[in-house]
Amino acid sequence: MGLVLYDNPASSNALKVRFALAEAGLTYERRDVPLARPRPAGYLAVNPLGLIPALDDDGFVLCESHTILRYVALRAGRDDLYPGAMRDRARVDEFLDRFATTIRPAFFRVEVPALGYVPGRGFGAAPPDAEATTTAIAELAPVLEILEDLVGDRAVVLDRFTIADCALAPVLFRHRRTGVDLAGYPRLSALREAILSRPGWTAAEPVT
Ligand SMILES: N[C@@H](CCC(=O)N[C@@H](CS)C(=O)NCC(=O)O)C(=O)O
Repeated sequence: MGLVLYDNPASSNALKVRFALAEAGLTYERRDVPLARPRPAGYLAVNPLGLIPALDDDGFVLCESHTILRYVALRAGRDDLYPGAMRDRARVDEFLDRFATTIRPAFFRVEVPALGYVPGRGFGAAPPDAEATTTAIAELAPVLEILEDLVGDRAVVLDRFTIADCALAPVLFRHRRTGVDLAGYPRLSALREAILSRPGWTAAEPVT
């Protein structure tokens, strides 16, 4: 059967995994899961939480996008993407945890009003709310300032592309659509160009 990715084109968590799969040179089958709830019973058998994505590797099913990123790099034997060296690996893990707990939620608070996200119904389910978007963008500013200091201008951590870059890419990609202005953040702007100009990003088929 090989690799099967349970996916949705609008899912940033699935997009980061497609980016990693492309960078790792792994081929896979995409299976679309609707963003709307309730999820199909068949998908709840794959991921009881119903969240997207999930990866099935010949019957070995894995959920949680950051766990999948690590697995993809390890499966492909790509020490560059997920380092074996203890301290380098710890840096990548540190960023992935920071991203999941603080950075992604701050961006998501902008995406909800900007892209009309409704829990259980997905993006575009409500009209955009310009006032709430402006407030959320203002609240994102302190996080962007911290992020600007945390990242490099060519790679998120270390001196090379890793799965930390895969994790950050989708929110950098979406910023224009949500109205988040990166112009005042030179390192984030340069990093965005460096990451999104990679062939692996195009191969991941990002959808705006
Ligand atoms: N911690 C999970 C979060 C996954 C997640 O929130 N996925 C979103 C799509 S990007 C989802 O399934 N949202 C729909 C819902 O919660 O009903 C991961 O990193 O994989």
